[in-house]
Amino acid sequence: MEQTLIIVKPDGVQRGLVGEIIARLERRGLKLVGLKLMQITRELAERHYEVHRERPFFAGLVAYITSAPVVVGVLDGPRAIEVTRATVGATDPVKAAPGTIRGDLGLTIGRNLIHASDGPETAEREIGLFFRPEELVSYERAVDGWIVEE
Ligand code: 3AN
Repeated sequence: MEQTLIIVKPDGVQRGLVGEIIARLERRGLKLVGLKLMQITRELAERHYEVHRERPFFAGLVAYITSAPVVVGVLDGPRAIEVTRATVGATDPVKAAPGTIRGDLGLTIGRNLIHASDGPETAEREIGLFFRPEELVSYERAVDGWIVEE
C-alpha cells in the first residue's frame, strides 16, 4: 500500500466543493487515513512549494494557498499516488480531461482546486510537513476485499 497527500485548496473550500472532491477519491476506493481543516502559514507554504521557489508564479502560489482555509488529507491504497493524480487531472484545468476533478470543476491553473503529491519521495515529505505520525490512523474497512483483490 502507498500513501499520498491531498490539499483541497482555498478555492475548493470557499466554493463548497470539499465533499465533492473527497467523495470522488473515496469512490475510487482510496482510504482516508488522515483529514483536517487548517490555515496554512506562509512558512509552511514556502516549505511545501520549495521546488517552485524560483518560478515566476511562486509568490502568487504562496499567497493563494495561504489566503483561506484548506482541507488536507492522506489517502491510502495500491498505487495511491498515481491513482490520485489521475483522478485530479492535469495541472491546467483547460487541459484536464473531463471526468477528472480539475476537468469537471476547474477553469484556470491559478485556481485548480486540489494539490496531490507527485511521487513517493514528495508524498513522504509532504505527509510529514502536514501531519504528525499520531494523526494518521491505521484501520481496516469491511469493504476492502471488494476493492482490492487479496
Ligand atoms: P500539480 O499541482 O499538478 O502537481 P505542479 O506541482 O507543477 O502542479 O505545480 C504546483 C502548483 O503551482 C500547481 N498546482 C499550480 O497551482 C501552480 N502552477 C504550476 N504551474 C503554474 C503556472 N504556469 N502558472 C501559475 N501557477 C502554476
